[in-house]
Amino acid sequence: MTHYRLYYAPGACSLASHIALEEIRRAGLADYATTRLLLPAGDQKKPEFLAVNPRGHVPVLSYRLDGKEGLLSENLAILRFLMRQHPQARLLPTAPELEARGWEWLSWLATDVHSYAFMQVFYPMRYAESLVAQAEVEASGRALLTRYWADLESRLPAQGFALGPGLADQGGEDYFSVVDALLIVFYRWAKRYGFAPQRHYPRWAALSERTLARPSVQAVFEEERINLSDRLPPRPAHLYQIPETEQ
Ligand SMILES: N[C@@H](CCC(=O)N[C@@H](CS)C(=O)NCC(=O)O)C(=O)O
Repeated sequence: MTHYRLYYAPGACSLASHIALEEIRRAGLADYATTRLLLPAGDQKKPEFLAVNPRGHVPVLSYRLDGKEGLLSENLAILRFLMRQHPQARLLPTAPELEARGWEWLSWLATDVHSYAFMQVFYPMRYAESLVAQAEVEASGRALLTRYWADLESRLPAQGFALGPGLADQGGEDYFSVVDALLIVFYRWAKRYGFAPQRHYPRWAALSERTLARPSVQAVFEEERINLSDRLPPRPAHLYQIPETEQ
């Protein structure tokens, strides 16, 4: 049986790949182990991890294929690889239009939402030196995210998972996909960073509850030791101070 290793950080974007692997394991298709990195401790920049991924990012998947060891970085590449290796895990519908809809979600979340907007909120110090400029960078990221959340909410179905209930090619059953696995990452981040999605975005909130009820997701949250209510540690004074009531 195929055996993987996932390098992840608790609650990071690697959570989506972790959930995909857990779905695969639960379907009896492959097994995996994990290596945990703590981003606040700088584990991603330590030589032992840079030897695995010189870009200093999680996730990384190590795998064995045709007798050879391989390493793959980039969340979407990992998800795609797992989909191809384990079609029986049904990580994304295969009907062309729905599959494309899935990729529309995945690429928007990984690029606009994560790399463009959230990075300004996570790391304003990577964009500007002065504290004032850093606060402006963060405000820019937060304004983008507020727009994006409204867009996201307007595209979600009222029921079922993100790609909708009653999919014609799946016998009408609800379809949990890697889109939902990635959406729960952003829902948790949105909560931690004070966007209060549980109050402002009812479809996203309901979807996240459904996702969290899934056994694979519960198992991965447990292993990563995270939940939807854990708070962000105190932030530097020049950055947005998240009101207790907004988390
Ligand atoms: N383009 C990469 C981005 C990965 C990424 O930004 N990972 C974050 C965690 S969500 C990370 O490892 N950050 C560490 C850092 O930037 O120092 C992907 O999609 O996999």
